[in-house]
Amino acid sequence: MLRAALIGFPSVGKTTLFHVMTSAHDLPRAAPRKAEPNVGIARVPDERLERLTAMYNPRKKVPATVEFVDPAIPGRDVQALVDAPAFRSADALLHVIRMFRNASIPHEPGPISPVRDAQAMESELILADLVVAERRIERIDRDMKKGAGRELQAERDVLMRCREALENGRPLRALDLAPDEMKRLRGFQFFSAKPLLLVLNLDEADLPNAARAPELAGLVEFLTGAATRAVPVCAKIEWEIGQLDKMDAAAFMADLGLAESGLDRVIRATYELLGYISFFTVGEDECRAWSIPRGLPAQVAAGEIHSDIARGFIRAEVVAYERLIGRGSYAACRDHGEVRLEGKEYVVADGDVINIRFAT
Ligand SMILES: Nc1nc2c(ncn2[C@@H]2O[C@H](COP(=O)(O)OP(=O)(O)OP(=O)(O)O)[C@@H](O)[C@H]2O)c(=O)[nH]1
Ligand SMILES: [Mg+2]
Repeated sequence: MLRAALIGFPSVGKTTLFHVMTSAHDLPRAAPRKAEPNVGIARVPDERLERLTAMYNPRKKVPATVEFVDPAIPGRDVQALVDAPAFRSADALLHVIRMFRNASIPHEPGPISPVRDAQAMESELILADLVVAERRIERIDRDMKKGAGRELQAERDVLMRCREALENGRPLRALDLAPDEMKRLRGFQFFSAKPLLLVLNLDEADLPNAARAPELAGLVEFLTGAATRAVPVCAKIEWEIGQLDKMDAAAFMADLGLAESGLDRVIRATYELLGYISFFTVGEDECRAWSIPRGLPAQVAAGEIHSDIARGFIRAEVVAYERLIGRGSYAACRDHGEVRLEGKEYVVADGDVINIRFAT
């Protein structure tokens, strides 16, 4: 499951947003332990799953989910973040940036400035990574005195590149690394290597200009960096919408000119940022959406469902969602030769409806 960590300066709306993303849903949640981050699960909204469910009328409908992590410890203790495994292991960082004005809520870094906050947080991430990289390089240098290994040398080479970038204030996500270099770095779980989504927490009054928020915030240049995007929301309004019943919520959103909920927008932006796609499994028992990184071969994708299914993988029966909806039934797709048999190397596409044949 995709895990996204909320980070940001104090009182910018992280916890409000966390509730918006997770509380509206009654999926099970792990009880937060003291001084540990809040962990919650959000369903990925997907119109396609609704239509498949209408077609199959299954006993169960299971959406894909995203896990959100919110630092329960208030304040700007980046070290606490750095040390928390829930943040280290996150697939993406969502930096909540304050744009709402409310004078009664102080903003610790000073007057409201999205650019300054974006840069300051980036510097914190870079610094945390620099400490890790330097420590590892020192360690390698000591070990190499006892005898140089080719593996160690290769690891050192890529870490030196990282160190140089970090010292120049560049995040690791901006480095153009080869796949094998990235593989060497994976274990370090560097923060500045993670895709970054700036969540611009707007003032209620600025909602009509939401689409232009990155421009108005002066963030266009910051966003030219690799794997960095921005999405506007107004956490407070979204929270209020979450308190309403469905009909009132729809009317309220229409009044505000909001076409889609903040949850939808943030999740969609996170998916786009990470290059995630969804595939589906369907049947009378269950219709389910699964999310995977783009480019996964079918056998690896099958492992998302169950490791036994990946291990015993024989073939994948695949039909594109659009075809299935267009024909109206699986049988009709079969009659038209639109259900393909694919091998384990087949790269799963967004919207594939898949039935995996496997041996136990
Ligand atoms: N006007 C306005 N107020 C907001 C918005 N989002 C959050 N707030 C308020 O800002 C205050 C802080 O919100 P939180 O969600 O607790 O912020 P946080 O980032 O979790 O804060 P810490 O965890 O204490 O660092 C609360 O009083 C919120 O009601 C917003 O979009 N507009
Ligand atoms: Mg909080």
